[in-house]
Amino acid sequence: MKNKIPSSAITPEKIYRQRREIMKKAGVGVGLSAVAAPSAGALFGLFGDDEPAQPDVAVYQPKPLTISKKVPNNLTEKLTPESKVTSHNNFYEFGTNKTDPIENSKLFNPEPWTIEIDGEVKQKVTLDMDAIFKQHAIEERIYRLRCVEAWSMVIPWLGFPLAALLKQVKPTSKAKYVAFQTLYDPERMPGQNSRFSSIPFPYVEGLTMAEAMHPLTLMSVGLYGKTLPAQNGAPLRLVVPWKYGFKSIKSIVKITLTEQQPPTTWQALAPNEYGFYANVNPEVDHPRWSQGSERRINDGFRAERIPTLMFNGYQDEVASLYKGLDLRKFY
Ligand SMILES: Nc1nc2c(c(=O)[nH]1)N[C@H]1C(S)=C(S)[C@@H](COP(=O)(O)O)O[C@H]1N2
Ligand SMILES: [Mo]
Repeated sequence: MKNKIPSSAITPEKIYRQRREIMKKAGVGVGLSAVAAPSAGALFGLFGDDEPAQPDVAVYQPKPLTISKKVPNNLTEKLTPESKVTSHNNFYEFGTNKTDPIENSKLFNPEPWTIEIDGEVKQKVTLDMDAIFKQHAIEERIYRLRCVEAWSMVIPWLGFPLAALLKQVKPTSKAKYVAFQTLYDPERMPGQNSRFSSIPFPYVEGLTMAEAMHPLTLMSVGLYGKTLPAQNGAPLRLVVPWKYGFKSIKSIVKITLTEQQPPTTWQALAPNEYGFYANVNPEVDHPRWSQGSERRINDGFRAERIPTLMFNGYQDEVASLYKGLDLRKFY
């Protein structure tokens, strides 16, 4: 961007309106793309030098969080540096290239925020982040994150078990699944602008009740000691470490307990490539690439190629959830 305007010289709202005008004028249609295919993300780059500058510094800054407990783990791998965790992202609401989310979320302010929990519950609730922080002690949990695209990271998440949140609403006996929904607000999430979007929005995900109640399943509110950066799913996202990353839905506004299996974004888009379960499994390849190994993103210039572990290395904890299930059929 050669005509970069210093953030001090222009208000974020003004930049944002200019950006939207340009996007409208550009009027380029986009076809369907899958997670790993080169895709519509390039469109954000199409504007080149005409693209109004995003502010140098994001309007929302992650804040330090008080950690009440560091949950022990047996990970021997090194943490992925914070700079990589926050700059190599999948968050299609802000574009499809890995560096789009950090660039295109600089105007996104996740405050204030509310999340609604309803469906098969005895006590439906709407919570703001203050209520969430009051009700839940924040734990640090270091987990591997394995993307279906065969890259991975090791991330120190902050959060609390999803089970604690679900117990609060008292699930009925009919609650068999948990459905999650990301914010839908194309004004604030430019990748949702219909002309540029490559997947349907809002992004939706789901878990079985047993998966949702599993102690490893985390509602994350932060990473690396602070609240979540916008590009990582501020202010509240799911982290399910034994499943492919696309299950870990970001910026959640709604959780609904259901009797029937809920639709999920990638499964709806390409059911032969992405399943509802999406458990990390080196023995079940993606139709277009092997899942036997992965590129571990680390502090070096080149990611290291390492073997992928069954259930992403969480086999001892979670294998019992899938006893008797044909993991080739239920991928
Ligand atoms: N709402 C929403 N959630 C999402 C995605 C997305 O595009 N939109 N991408 C998923 C994918 S494919 C991955 S790998 C992880 C990436 O999380 P990270 O960027 O924090 O590493 O977020 C998941 N959650
Ligand atoms: Mo992913």
